[in-house]
Amino acid sequence: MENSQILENLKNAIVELDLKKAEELCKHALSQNIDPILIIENGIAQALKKVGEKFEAEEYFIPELIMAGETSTRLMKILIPRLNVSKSSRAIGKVVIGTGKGDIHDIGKNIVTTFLKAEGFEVVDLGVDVSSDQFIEAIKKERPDIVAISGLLSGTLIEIQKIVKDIANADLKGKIKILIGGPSVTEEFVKSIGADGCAKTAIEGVKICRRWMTS
Ligand code: B12
Repeated sequence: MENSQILENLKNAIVELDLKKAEELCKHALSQNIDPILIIENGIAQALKKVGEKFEAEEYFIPELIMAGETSTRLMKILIPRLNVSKSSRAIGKVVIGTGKGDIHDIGKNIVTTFLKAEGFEVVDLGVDVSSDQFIEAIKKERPDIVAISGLLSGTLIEIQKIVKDIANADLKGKIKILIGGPSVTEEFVKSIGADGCAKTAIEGVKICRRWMTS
């Protein structure tokens, strides 16, 4: 079977909520030496996008969203140990990451965290539903180079705006870069709120973080 076909079958198994088949295909993909990053981006992330479309079309409902989310989390546990993690003993930068207040989606954020760690970043993950106060507190305590915020719900973009505004009001803006990512986020929105960068994928986000640390 071609690698693209294995990933297509994996995607279909996740969309069909067949956990057993998805796990088998995930392991098979690894045995064929398919890069775990490709399995995550072209298999898992694409499948969840399709699940979202089915949810919008009212073919799927909340239980299906939960099952697809749980399946993906299980697959990530198989894939994470297989990522090529940077061997350097010194972190190339420190990132504080979280999903904004009111939003409990964490699969995308966890992928970004995993990729950042694999690149050699130290990452402090604040979790989901993180308020502006919690971000400010973590920035003061951890003194990161970068703050990364994930946003999946259009309705909670206003919370992300508040976090960026409060970081500026707390006089912390000049000392850190702010990266916003997730499907609800646009370049225009990010510019309008005064954040430093916008990423639609985890890979893009990691590239931006690396650029910031080396420039
Ligand atoms: C699984 C899922 C859930 C699960 C979440 C489980 C979990 N542990 O995360 C559950 C069931 C809990 C859920 C709940 C809800 N959900 Co939901 N969910 C999804 C679904 C199907 C997949 C999300 C996902 O994990 N995608 C896969 C990951 C890998 O993709 P990603 O998050 O986009 O992340 C990638 C990039 O965006 C990027 N990225 C993400 N964050 C960041 C951050 C940074 C810094 C960077 C650099 C990059 C980056 O990197 C990732 C990898 O490349 C989406 C559909 C979709 N199209 O995404 C809907 C979706 C996000 N959900 C939606 C909705 C409406 C809801 C609910 C309101 C439903 C309800 N009526 O209750 C609730 C809200 C709960 C809340 N308060 O947050 C809508 C949002 C619409 C909108 N624009 O506002 C979507 C789009 C479905 C739809 N099409 O209608 N959901």
